[in-house]
Amino acid sequence: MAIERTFSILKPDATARNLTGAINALIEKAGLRIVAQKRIRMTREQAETFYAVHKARPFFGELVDFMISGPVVVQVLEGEGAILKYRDIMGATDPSKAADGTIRKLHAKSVGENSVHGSDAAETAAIEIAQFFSGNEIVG
Ligand code: RTP
Ligand code: MG
Repeated sequence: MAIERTFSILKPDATARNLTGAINALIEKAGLRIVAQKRIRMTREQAETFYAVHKARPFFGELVDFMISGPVVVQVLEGEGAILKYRDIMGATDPSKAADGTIRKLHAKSVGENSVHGSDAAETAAIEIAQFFSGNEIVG
């Protein structure tokens, strides 16, 4: 399988509970390498752009408000099959449906406040990474 990069966000519910290290340990244990990382406060404009695909959904406003409610940690993860591998260890969007041992099963509070984001395909990964990182901030 090819070496891929995926984009990850540790969401405000995770940073509020000081879970950056606990989640990073799960990421690294799965064989993914954190090749870029920064803690930021997203602007409303950044969050709206990032989640533009969900603009028509009833939860869009709530989602944007949540994503700017506190600090987030944005990351680039690298490894074999990184995109699917990270989706696997994140678990289902709704933590009550997430498999045992996944990040969301262990840490998420609800379907909205679900601790992590991970890209869903190679095309979206490239777009999401480029929204938050310049090439020289990613060190593989
Ligand atoms: P993500 O994009 O954050 O990795 O999560 P996902 O693919 O598992 O979920 P997606 O369907 O893309 O939804 C994006 C985020 O929107 C929030 N959401 N809230 N209240 C709701 O019913 C609802 N549904 C989705 C979640 O924060 C979800 O991660
Ligand atoms: Mg998604």
